[in-house]
Amino acid sequence: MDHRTMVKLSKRMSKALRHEPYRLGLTPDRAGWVPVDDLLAVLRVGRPDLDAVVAGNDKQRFAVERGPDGVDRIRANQGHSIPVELGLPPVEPPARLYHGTGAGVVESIRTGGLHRGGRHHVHLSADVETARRVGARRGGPVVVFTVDAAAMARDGHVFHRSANGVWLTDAVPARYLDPGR
Ligand code: HQG
Repeated sequence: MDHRTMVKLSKRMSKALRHEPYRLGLTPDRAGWVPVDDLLAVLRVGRPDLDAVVAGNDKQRFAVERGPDGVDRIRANQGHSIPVELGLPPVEPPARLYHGTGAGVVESIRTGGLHRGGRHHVHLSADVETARRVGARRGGPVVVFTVDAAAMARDGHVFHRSANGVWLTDAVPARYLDPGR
């Protein structure tokens, strides 16, 4: 499979597992797992292609494991809009985390803080470069906010880290954000 085909399949898998499993006839369990064979059937792809995407994915977006019933299952590591209990333990965050976004929403974020929007959590990056890449997804100028995660944790905000290293929290009130750059 060439790179473009892998990216396309990765996007279809993300959409199916994070946003519209029910529309496709998939029934994720509470933790977001679906049998690999079910996903293969609805996406009409073979297991080798799915395995290649899971293994070669730049962000390790998916996890595959053998379930307690002996059936292989898959889920997205983060990014869901469907209700899901990822079962991630609370983790002490690094002192600073970063959020990259489009310049057009900067004023709104400066006043309102970071909201989770359609997803389960606000997604934060461990380093500036990653945050910049996240912000650049939609094209246009990017602004990166620094989040005072240490102060948030001190004040009782809970953080989780997804299996692929994305930091998750419910919301970031504006007082924990720098002006962005
Ligand atoms: C913005 C990708 C106005 C926020 C990435 C973001 C990430 C506000 C957008 C993951 C706001 C939500 C998530 C406010 C937040 N006013 N806009 N008060 N608060 N926003 O896509 O963080 O590649 O749901 O800045 O790498 O961009 O798909 O979140 O622009 O890890 O695996 O609302 O998705 O991962 O957009 O990205 P998104 P995100 P994957």
